[in-house]
Amino acid sequence: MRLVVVSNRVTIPDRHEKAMAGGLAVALREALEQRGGLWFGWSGAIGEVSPTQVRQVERGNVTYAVTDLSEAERQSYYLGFSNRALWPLMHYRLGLTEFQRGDYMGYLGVNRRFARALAGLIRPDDLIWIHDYHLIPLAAELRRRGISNRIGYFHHIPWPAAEVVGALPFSATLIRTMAAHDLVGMQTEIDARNLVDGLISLCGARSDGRHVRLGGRRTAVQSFPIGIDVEGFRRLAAASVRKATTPLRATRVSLGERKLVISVDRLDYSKGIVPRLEAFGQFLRNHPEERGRVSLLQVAPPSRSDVPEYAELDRQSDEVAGRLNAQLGEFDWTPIRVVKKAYSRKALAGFYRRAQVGLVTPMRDGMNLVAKEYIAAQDPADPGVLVLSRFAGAAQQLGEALIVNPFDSQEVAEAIRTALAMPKTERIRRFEQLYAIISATDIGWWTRRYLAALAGEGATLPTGEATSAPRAGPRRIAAATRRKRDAAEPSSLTMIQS
Ligand code: ADQ
Repeated sequence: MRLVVVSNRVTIPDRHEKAMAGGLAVALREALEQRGGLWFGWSGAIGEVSPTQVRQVERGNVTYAVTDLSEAERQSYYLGFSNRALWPLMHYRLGLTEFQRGDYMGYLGVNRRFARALAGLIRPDDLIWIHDYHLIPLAAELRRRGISNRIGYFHHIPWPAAEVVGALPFSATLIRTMAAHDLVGMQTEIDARNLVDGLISLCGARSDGRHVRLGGRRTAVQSFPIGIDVEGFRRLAAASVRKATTPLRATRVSLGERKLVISVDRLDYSKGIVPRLEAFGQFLRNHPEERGRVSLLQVAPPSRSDVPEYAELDRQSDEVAGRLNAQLGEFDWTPIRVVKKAYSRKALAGFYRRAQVGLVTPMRDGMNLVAKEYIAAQDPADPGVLVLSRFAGAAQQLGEALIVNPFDSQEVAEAIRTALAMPKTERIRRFEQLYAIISATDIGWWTRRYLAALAGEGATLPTGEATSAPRAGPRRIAAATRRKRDAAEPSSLTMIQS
C-alpha cells in the first residue's frame, strides 16, 4: 500500500542531503520511503497559479508534488482563516479570533483546488494521511470526487470544547467534514473527546465513544500523542558536552557558574512567553537571594510576522524583558536574555543540557515538543527539572514534571524555586520516569501506531493506551544512555504546518 502524506507546507529534500535524525518531517519522510509514496502540499512559494498546476519531483521511491499559492490565497487561506481564525480559536483565544467570510471562502477554495489536483495522483489502494488545521475539509472534497481510499487526519494543535468551536461562524458545516475521514488522530484524549462532543452537539452525530457516525460514514477518533527522536536528541546533547558548539561555549563564558533556566518557543501568543517573563520576575522578587545566581534564556524566533498579533507580541516581549532587566539586573548580571534566532538542533540540545530548569509554560499547546526535547537532553547522572504547563498536551503524559498553571505567576515563580532547589535523588527519580515515557512513545512509535490504525490493522486501540507507556527501569535507561554512538547532526525540524 503506497502512502500519501498531505500537509500545508512541503519541503523537497535536497538530492545530496545526508541522512538525518529527528523531527516530524523526517519521520514522515522515512514512513514514505519505507512504503513508497507521495507528499503533496504547498511549495511555500507565491505565484500566478492555475488550479491544477502541480510540480512533481522524484526522490528515490517518493514523489513530492507541490503547488504554489496565489497572493490572494495566501492572504485568505493561510494568513486569514488558518492563522487568524482557526489558530486562536483552537487555542481557546476567542478574543483574538477574527472571522472574515472572504477568508473562509478562500480556505475552502484552496482545499477544493488541492483536492482536484491530488485526486488525479491517487491510486486505488493508497493510504492517505492529511496533517493539520489548514486542511480540515480536504477529505470531504476528495470524497466528493469519488475517492474511496482510507483517509486519516492528524490534528497537531488542541481541539477545544464544543462551546468554543461553536462560536466560529459555519463551524457545524466545517467540522462535519471531519467525518469524511476513516481515522482522526488527536494529541490527547481530551482533544479527542472534545471533537466527538462537538460532532454530536453541533452536527447531530452519533457515537459509541470510539467511533462517530455521521452522514452514513463511521470515523474512529483516537489520541496519538506525538513524540520526538529521543535517542537522536540524547546523543546530540551528550556530544554537545564533549565538543561544545560555539553558542554553548559562549554561554559557559558569559554565565560562569550561574544556573540557567531555558525556554524555547516560536514567538507565538499560545506559548505564554510574556506571562512567563513576568513569572520569572516574580520569582526574583520573591527570592532576592537568587538574584545574580540564575538567568533565564528565552529563545524565541519570530513566526508569522505578517499577522499583526505576532508583531505586537514581539514588541511586548522586548518591552517586558527590558523592564525586568532594568528593575532587577546588576552591572554584572542580566536576569533575562531573549534571543530571536533559530538554532541548530545541536546548539539547542547543548542549551537544554546546560540548563538546570526547562521552563515550558504555554497557555495552550497541542503537545509541545520542547518539553520532550528538554528531558531527552539531560545528563542522567545530574538531570535538570522540567516545569510544565498543565495546558500543554505533554502534561497528560509527563506527570512527573512540576505541573503549573501558567495563568498563575506566583505558582510558576514558586515552581522555578522548587526546581532549582530540588535534591539530586529526586531529580533523578523524576527524570527516569519522564525519560522512560518519552522513549517508549517516541516519533517512530507514533508514526507506526498511527499508520497501523489507519491501515485498519486491528489497531483501533482503547484510547487509554496512548498515554500509558511501558516503564523502562533505571537500569535500562542507564544502559541506554551509556551506549556510545556517533552523534549525527540532525537538521532543524521543518514544522510542516507552520
Ligand atoms: P509548534 O507550535 O511549532 O508545533 P513545538 O511542539 O514546541 O511547537 O515544536 C517546536 C519545534 O521547533 C521544536 O522541535 C523546537 O525545538 C523547534 N524550535 C523552536 N524554537 C527554535 C529555535 N530558536 N531554533 C531551532 N529550533 C527551534 C505544533 C503544535 C505543538 C505540537 C507540534 C507537533 O503547536 O503543540 O507539539 O506541532 O505536533
